[in-house]
Amino acid sequence: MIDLSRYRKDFPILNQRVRGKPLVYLDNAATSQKPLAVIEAIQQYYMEYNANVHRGLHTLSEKATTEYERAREKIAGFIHAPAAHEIIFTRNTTESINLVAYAWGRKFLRSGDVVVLTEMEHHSNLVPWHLLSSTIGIELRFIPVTPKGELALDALDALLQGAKLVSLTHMSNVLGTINPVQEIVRRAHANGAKVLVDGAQAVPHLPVNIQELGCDFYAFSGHKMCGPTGVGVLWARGDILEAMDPFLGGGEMIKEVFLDRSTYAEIPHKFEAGTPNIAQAIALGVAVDYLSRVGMENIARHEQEMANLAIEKLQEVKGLRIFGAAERRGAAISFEIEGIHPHDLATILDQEGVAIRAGHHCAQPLMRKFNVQSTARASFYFYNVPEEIDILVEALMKAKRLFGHVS
Ligand code: 7TS
Repeated sequence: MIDLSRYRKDFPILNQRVRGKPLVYLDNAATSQKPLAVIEAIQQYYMEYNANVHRGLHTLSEKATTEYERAREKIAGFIHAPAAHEIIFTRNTTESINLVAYAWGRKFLRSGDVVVLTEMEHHSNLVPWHLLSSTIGIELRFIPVTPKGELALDALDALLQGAKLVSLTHMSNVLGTINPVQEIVRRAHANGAKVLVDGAQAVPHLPVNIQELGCDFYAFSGHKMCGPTGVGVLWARGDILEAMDPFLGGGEMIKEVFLDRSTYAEIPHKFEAGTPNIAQAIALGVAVDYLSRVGMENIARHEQEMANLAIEKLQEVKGLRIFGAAERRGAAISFEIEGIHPHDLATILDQEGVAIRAGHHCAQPLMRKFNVQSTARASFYFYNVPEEIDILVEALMKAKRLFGHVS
């Protein structure tokens, strides 16, 4: 197995005990931990050049603006966006998707237009479309999920009839399934539909090249990829961004303002109203540098190996069922143990220093599809090591003993 354990020392938080046990952090799909370089970048901004961007013509403001725009360039390079001005800083994936629903959807969708989603979406790629559906009356259709946890693409061409947009997750936060985005984009475009990809679980874990994917919009969060909370990204094709109306109105996003009307700044500023999360955006640039040094190919390979090993070892636990068995998958693994509520599992594991998530993972429709209210989920990142899988399995065995299971 590819050994990335040397990177653990860069994450101060990992070097601690929780309830007397070494922390085993397996809740990376919720948020990742941050390397020291990222934490220091935030501190450095506030200690050395805290100032607003794109405003005052003074040294600190110039430095803040330069660093903020440099972060935009780094992020463009990281996902192979053709131009930095196609990168919009938002708060998170949720805001990025809402931006598209509001600023593109309200302008270009009409009553009866079809938006195609999937049954495995996070609520952040469902609720914005529900809101649009209730205001302008769009029709929502759903690509079904198979029992293996893959998208049933034989249904796609029929679903695409009359569709203006397909919006889907690149990787499921529940099942770990990596969807064949390239193929879906090809078929959507052939039917005249644009494609939005929710990359919240993909950008942190896989090399992502939006030009190869061919999509029109791509959304992700900084906090799941070693960056701070409070900053996310929307990438969209420049011509689409130009054609869209603004999302929020206010300072920074205007060209000229009169008492009764305004004109708007060029992209990306048109979509960044008000003072942005400056420190967070700069620190996300540092996170991207860090991930590039580790190497996204290395990260993807390590996590693939960790997922295979974890699945193999989890299956040794009698009564444990894993949800989803996709051919292409990442290292988010949902499971249940017969007779033990997932919340009880998470609580018992916490006693052992093991952090997992239990719940509906903001994917209630997918839970219904699998006939459960909630699941337990272990999700890995490149700093996790095989020994942590053994600790997880041992803790699950202990939970079973506590619940009086014989093996
Ligand atoms: N899309 C996917 C696929 C996600 O996994 C998440 C967060 C989001 C969107 C929303 O990201 P946010 O940064 O805007 O909140 N997923 C999870 C999770 O699985 N556990 O906690 C958050």
